[in-house]
Amino acid sequence: MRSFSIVVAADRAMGIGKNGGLPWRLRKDMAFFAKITSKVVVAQGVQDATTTKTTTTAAGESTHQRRVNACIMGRKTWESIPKKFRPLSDRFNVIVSRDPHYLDDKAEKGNPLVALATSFEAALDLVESLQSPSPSSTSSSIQVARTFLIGGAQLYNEGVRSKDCTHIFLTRIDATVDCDTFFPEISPAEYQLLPSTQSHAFLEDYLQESVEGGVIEEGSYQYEYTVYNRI
Ligand code: FOL
Repeated sequence: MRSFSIVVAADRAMGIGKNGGLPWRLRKDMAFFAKITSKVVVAQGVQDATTTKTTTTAAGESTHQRRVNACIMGRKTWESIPKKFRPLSDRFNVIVSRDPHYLDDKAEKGNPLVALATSFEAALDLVESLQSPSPSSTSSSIQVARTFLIGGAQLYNEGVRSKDCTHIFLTRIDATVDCDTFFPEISPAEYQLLPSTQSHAFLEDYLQESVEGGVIEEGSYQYEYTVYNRI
């Protein structure tokens, strides 16, 4: 399963960034981002609701694998996350940079929840290789559940075009903010925007918990969590 979902917040003009950062500070949306990207939801009707998996290696040894979601992000997006919040906690952080040595002199090198990929395709290959807990397969201590593409503009451009992108979770901000970075066009021939009520129901089912629906007001901003499904 190479499938992934996009998570993004954008204004009316599909602006997403300014000067290497977010043009707004929306506390509740950031909490929603953290929730949707972090929560590991066990398939409905399945008994095993644990987040670690014990597997047996070829040598008969028992190993533990931690089950987490993956966040794929471009190098600039990684650098835009405040140091105290990165790597994003309880998530497998995959940084995409053409520089294969990008992590060499970084503090995160060696962290099992941080990896480098030199292309978006390579990032998808990597997370796919960590999705099955196949006994003895990889030596990784992590098992990837859901995969999210969290930006920025360059990777979103590649991601929306991919047939493997199943959902776009767009926080639609009802404002026009000064932005220098934009989300690409979402083709109505490729994605269906769920109406407000259906977006809300989808999110509650997807997260298996209650999600604030309708228009959210925060400071001078009004916004709503919306869902696009690939047709
Ligand atoms: N999607 C949505 N809906 N809102 C966003 O702000 C957003 N931002 C990005 C990608 N998709 C998004 C990329 N930018 C953090 C900072 C910037 C960022 C993504 C994440 C960050 O620091 N996240 C912390 C929470 C910090 C907090 O609680 O204030 C995390 O643990 O996720």
